[in-house]
This record gives sequence, structure tokens and C-alpha cells, in this order.
Amino acid sequence: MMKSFLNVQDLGDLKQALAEAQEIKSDRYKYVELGKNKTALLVFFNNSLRTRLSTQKAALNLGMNVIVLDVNAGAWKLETERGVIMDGDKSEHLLEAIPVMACYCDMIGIRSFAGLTDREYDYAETVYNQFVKYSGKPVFAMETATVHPLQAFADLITIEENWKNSQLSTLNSQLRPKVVLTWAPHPKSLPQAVPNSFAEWMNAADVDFVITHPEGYELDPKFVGDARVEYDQKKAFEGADFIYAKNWSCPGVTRPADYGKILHDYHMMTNWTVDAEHMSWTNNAKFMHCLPVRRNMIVTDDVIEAPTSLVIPEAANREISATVVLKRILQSL
Ligand code: AN0
Ligand code: CP
Repeated sequence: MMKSFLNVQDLGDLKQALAEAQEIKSDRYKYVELGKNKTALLVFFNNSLRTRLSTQKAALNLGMNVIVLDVNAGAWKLETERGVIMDGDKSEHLLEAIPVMACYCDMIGIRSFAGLTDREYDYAETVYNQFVKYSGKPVFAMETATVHPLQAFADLITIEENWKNSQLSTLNSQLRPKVVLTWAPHPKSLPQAVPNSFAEWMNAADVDFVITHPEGYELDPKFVGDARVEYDQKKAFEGADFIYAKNWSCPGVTRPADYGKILHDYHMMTNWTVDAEHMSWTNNAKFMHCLPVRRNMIVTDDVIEAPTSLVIPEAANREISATVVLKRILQSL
């Protein structure tokens, strides 16, 4: 039964989930009767292009109704912490808002990024868990404080499709692709949700997985799992079949005081930007990024525009991952 979608385990058998993704991809309206007279509410505390559109599209594929709420554009500003005296700019508390929102829908999607100031608050998934606890409805993550599972699932679908289509894998079906998650520079502090989920999902998949980043950016061990961490980016890239670039701020694992910080001026880190030379170290790897991406910070124009770039197919697969997840939730109602 799917009452919550946060982690890879929530999908059960991954091979089965990937097979369902292919089924949906070949006929995305196959389950259009399933969602009749059911309503999905999508709640955004933060900006979004892909998640907003692909999750709405997924709900429409399933014949559902969709309501989208941008909390910061027209709703009352919401207090999220219990016990505060509400004499500031926040007019309503999440503890009333959640059960009210739940009255109007059958499932709720939440986008609520990490605040990046209080590691414990973020890593306890405080906001998401309040929705689970007080809505009484199935809740799914559309990037929460620490995870972005709809993205990681779409990334896995993309890797599987592109690996199956590559010549090497048909020559030897035992061969596993080498997938490298690489940190890249960015001018602002970003959450760890995307790399956390990507690591979690790659560890659960049948791939050879390596993570590379400058020292100090170690991800939480619960997401790193048994993955190999290689601080030398060139060594990590050698023989790679897929390069997955992403910036993240300090996860505060080795130095909790640095949580959410940028450890070095980004001008000093441009040698981590993925350019043609970086890609030349690989096994003609495909380039991946969840988007939105800052060109010539994370990746150069030529690499993201090359035929080996998968950024658009990845975004397209967000519709597929969301359709599978919403379908599973509908089936559990
Ligand atoms: C967000 C992040 O890094 O988590 C969303 C990525 C899907 N990115 C930005 O805020 C630029
Ligand atoms: N990749 C992703 O989640 O994009 P948005 O932030 O635009 O939804």
C-alpha cells in the first residue's frame, strides 16, 4: 500500500517499477479510468517548472482532477513550527492548513525545500512528516528537505533506457553501466535532496556507482550507502558511461557548523565545471542533470548541447515517473 512516497523502498521491487514505467511510456493513458473523480492537490512552497507540469500531466494521464497551490503566491503565509507566538508575518499555521487542504483532495504532493540552517529540522523531514501525520491522505514528495524521489526515479528510467539501447549492453547483458555523480560549482547554496535521492536510487539499482566532490561536501551516510567516493574527479570520470552533475551545499556531515554553506568561493572551483575535457576522460558518457541548470557554471554550452546530453529526455521521463507513482497511490486508495 502506498501511503507515502519519499524513499526508493516505497516503490517495492525496482525492476517491477521500471517495467511499469515502460508500460506507461508505451501507453500513457492506459489507466485513464483509474483516477475518475479523484483529486490530487499539489502544494508548492518553492519554485518549480518541471515538477509542476509533469506531475499535473501525470494526474491528467490518470483521469484525475488537479489543484495546484503556490503557498507563497496568494495563500496565507504559513507558520511551520509549533509553539511560536504568531505575531509576525505568518497568518496561519500548518497544523490547521494541512487538515483543511486534505478536505479537498485524495492525495497531496509536497514541494518544501531544505531551509539549510537547521540540519536536524531538515533531516527529520519535519514539514513533510507533518503532512503525513495531519492530512490522513497519501502524501508524495515533489522535492522535500532531503529527497527528490520523482527526479531520481525519472533518472533511473533514463539510464535504463539509454543503457539498453547502447551497443555494449546488448553485447554483454552482464555489464553494468558506470554512473558517476559529480559535484559542480554554483553561486548559491543549494539543497542536497537531488544528490541524496540519486545516490539512494543508484545504490538500489544494478549499476557501478561512484560519487565525486571536493572534500567537505560528503553526503549523509544514509544516502551514500556502499557507494565509492572518489575525491579525484578525473579518476572518478575514467570509464564512466553516465555523468550526473549537480551542485549541493555542505551537508554538515564532517563539520555540522558548515551545514548549508558554500565552502569555497565558486570562482575557485571552476575546474569542477563539466566541460569537453572532463567528458573526454569518460567512456563517451552521456551527460545528465535534473535541471534547472546554470550553463557555464555546472556544465559548458557544448556539453549540454551535445548529442550525448540527456537533459531533455530526463525531464520528459518526469511525466512517466510521476504517472507510475500516482497510479500506485490511486491503486492503494
Ligand atoms: C533546486 C535544488 O538544487 O534542489 C531544485 C532542483 C530540482 N535547484 C535550485 O534551486 C536551483
Ligand atoms: N528537476 C526539477 O524538479 O525541476 P523543477 O524544480 O523545475 O520542478
